[in-house]
Amino acid sequence: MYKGKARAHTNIALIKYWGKADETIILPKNNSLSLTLDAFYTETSVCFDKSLTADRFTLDGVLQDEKATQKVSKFLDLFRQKANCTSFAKVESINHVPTAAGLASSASGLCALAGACNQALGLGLSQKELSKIARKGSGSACRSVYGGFVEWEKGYDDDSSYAAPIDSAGFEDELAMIFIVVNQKQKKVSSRDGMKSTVETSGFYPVWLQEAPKDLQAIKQAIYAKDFTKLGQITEANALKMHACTLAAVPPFTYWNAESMLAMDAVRDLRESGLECYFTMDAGPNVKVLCQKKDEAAIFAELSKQFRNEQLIIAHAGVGIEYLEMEVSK
Ligand code: 2P0
Repeated sequence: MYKGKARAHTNIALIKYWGKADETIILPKNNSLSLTLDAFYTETSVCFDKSLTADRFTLDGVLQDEKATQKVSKFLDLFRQKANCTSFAKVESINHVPTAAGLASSASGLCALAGACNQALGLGLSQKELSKIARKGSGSACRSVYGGFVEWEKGYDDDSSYAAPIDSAGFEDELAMIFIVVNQKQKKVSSRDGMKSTVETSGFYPVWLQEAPKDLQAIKQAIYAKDFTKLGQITEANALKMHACTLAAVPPFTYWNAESMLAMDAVRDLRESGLECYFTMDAGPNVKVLCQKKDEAAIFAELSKQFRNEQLIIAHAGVGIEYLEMEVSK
């Protein structure tokens, strides 16, 4: 029996990964840059056991269906191949997400599973190798291997596409991100389907591919200079460009709903009133507000006037993957 356990935190992209150059091994069309957060994480244990007759996957204690289990099995196969292991595995994942947030993340989930497998099978993979393999589970998972600011280099083949941390001299510790959790009711387009449709049909996608590298260079300069205003402006503009692409897809779609628009307006109003903050959004209607720690209490108080307290969650920069002790089974 080979056991391992790991914890990985989620990350939010400031320069978005949007579009795949290779859907099988997950190579992105553009480099992306994220901030790993402390508030949301996944802890996963894996046990490869000769006596099992199939892989078994539970999430928050609930046995998962065939589709979810197959995704995990395919990912486990990458490790089984590396370690010449033929055993099935029991995978137990717990998502630590504040109640009712609806923020389950494939980034922390697949990254934690990669770490657990690395430990269980004694592979001793470096963080770089772990990032490459996590990428194949879910693109954004490759960034959760590291804490703080992280860049995913798109690369051109399996070996050259991986994430690496950005030396920011502690700038991330001055920052906060406030999540505004909005009503989730809307037909969901998965990020996988959304990216594919955007790449194939959006007339704005070629422009995205010109803009994203410029935004990336500019935001790295802002990070090195610890320039919060530039960091925020580029973050917000880049998110808007990604979402503009979805509106130009055929058929058009959007991840925004009415409450997302209210939240974006609230951020603009706060900014006009002198409280500096910027928003970003991903493949869903929640709005994430980037601000400086020194302003976080004031911004939270202002947002509390418009949103219920349970809709607001504060996060700060988080750490990279952590290997955990397995509890001794009785
Ligand atoms: C990102 N997103 O950079 C972008 C921005 C959503 C919007 O990465 O298909 O779950 O598994 O590689 O990583 C979400 O997509 O997609 C994502 P797959 P993933 O964070």
